[in-house]
Amino acid sequence: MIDLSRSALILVDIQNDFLPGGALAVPGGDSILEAVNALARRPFRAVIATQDWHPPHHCSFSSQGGPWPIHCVAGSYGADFPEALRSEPVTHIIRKGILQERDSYSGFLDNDRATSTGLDGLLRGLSIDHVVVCGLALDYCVTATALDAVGCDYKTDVVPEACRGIATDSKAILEKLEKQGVLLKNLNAF
Ligand code: VGL
Ligand code: ZN
Repeated sequence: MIDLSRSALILVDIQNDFLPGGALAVPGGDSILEAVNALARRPFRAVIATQDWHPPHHCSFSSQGGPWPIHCVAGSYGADFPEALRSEPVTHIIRKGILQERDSYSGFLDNDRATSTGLDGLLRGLSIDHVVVCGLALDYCVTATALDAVGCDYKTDVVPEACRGIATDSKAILEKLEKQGVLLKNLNAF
């Protein structure tokens, strides 16, 4: 059995801009909310929500030569968590992509591996050795976060039914995660 008292649930970037109608909508992104809310009610030691949180001229925006439309601008509605995400189980919020000149897909480290968000230290301080990762988008920030968790030596699970990708076919990305040491788990494993 999994010892949830040494486990953290990480909710990756479940924010209005990644839901249908948002600036960088993930197809079917809203369909994970029920599963995510159910997971968050389990007795994890910590439930940590990551939040993409960019300055207005962030390097990842196409207006600045980056790959993405303007999204998750700090303090905007798009950067907010949706009303339908239950907030009371969330114990910590980790903001990422906060520096204009760097992007951060992972909840642990930015894309050039230079700056930590503090998430690894937070987990270690709570004696957590196992993380369960879900959220948006499966093929970007969920993958980056799960692979960094493996790299930081956490037992790492991903719950596919509580994730959606920007690419709608998630088979290849799930296989890649498994090859790199991530376990795929059903909701009812917790
Ligand atoms: C994400 C692209 C840009 C994500 C964030 O949360 O997967 N993707 N910023
Ligand atoms: Zn972003």
